This record gives sequence, C-alpha cells and structure tokens, in this order.
Amino acid sequence: MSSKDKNLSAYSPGEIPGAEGFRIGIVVSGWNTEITSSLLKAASDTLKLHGVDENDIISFEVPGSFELPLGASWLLERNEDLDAVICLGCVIRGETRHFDFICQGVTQGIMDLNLRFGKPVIFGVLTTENQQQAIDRAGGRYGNKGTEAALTAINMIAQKRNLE
Ligand code: DLZ
Repeated sequence: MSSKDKNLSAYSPGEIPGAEGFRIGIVVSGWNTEITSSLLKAASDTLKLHGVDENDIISFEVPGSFELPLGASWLLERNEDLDAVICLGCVIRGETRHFDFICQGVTQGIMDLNLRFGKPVIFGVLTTENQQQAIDRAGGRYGNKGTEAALTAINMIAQKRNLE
C-alpha cells in the first residue's frame, strides 16, 4: 500500500501504547531541510503527545541522508539507555544515479543497525521523484512521514517490552 492510499498521519491515538519513560534519539538530514525540519517537528510532537518527555528526546543533524546510519550508530553507542532511534531524511531523484546509491546505502545501513543493536532504528526517509511528492508527505495531503516514524518507534519499543 502506498502513502497515496494510507495517510501517513492518520491513526487512532487510543491504539498507541503509552510512551512515558521511553528515551528516543532522532537523527535528521540537513539536505532538503524545508522538508526534513517538518518531519522532525512532526516526529517530536508525536512522541511528546504520547508521553515521551522532551528531555528524553536527543536529536542532532547530519549533512545528508547518506550519513544517517553513522549518526544513528553514534547515538546508540554513546547512549546505551536509548530505546530507539528515528532517522529522518528526504532524498529527491535528480538527473544522475546518485539517488539510487544514496537510497541503497541509507536503507541497508539502517537495516544493519536494527540487527546489530537489537533496537528499533526507524526508516523515516522520504525517497521521492520530485519536490512535490516530498511536500505531500511532509505535512501535505498524504500526511507526515515524521508522525509515522514516531508511531513506529513507540509501537516497536512496546512490542519489545512485551516480549521481555
Ligand atoms: C549529494 C546529495 C544529493 C545529490 N541529493 C541528496 C538528497 O536528495 N537528499 C539527501 O539527504 N542527501 C543528498 N545528497 C547528500 C548525501 O546524502 C551525502 O550527504 C553526500 O553524498 C556526502 O556523503
């Protein structure tokens, strides 16, 4: 199902587990900052709405999406009490194959971190054909990927705790 068919911000708040006491890292890419700043705000607002304390959200910026996995690994190595890290970025296709290489690198890099640390490292990266598709998914008509990423983090942490 694509985000055209499922709004990224549409959900039933009552079905989301309480997130009080959760500690979450956020790494955000500085490329396409008008998009990624909107993703960051939506993710932070959603975490706080569901009970995460502002002081329990650690965020910092990396230059581009390609640097997201390394930024996330720095956070996880230096903050053992983090429950999850959310990676936020926006890669927009250009004229060359750069798009494909960045998307491949960041996707595989984030997946590797999930398995290496055994903690949710959330893929909050928009990969779009053009600027308008990104705007539509960063608070526009298809919702906000930042909200979806925050909800995924909360759900995954709760699932993990249920198994412990
Ligand atoms: C170089 C580059 C290009 C062309 N496009 C994007 C983009 O659309 N989104 C993004 O997050 N980053 C882009 N970058 C930067 C790369 O992610 C990376 O920062 C550089 O290649 C340096 O490693």
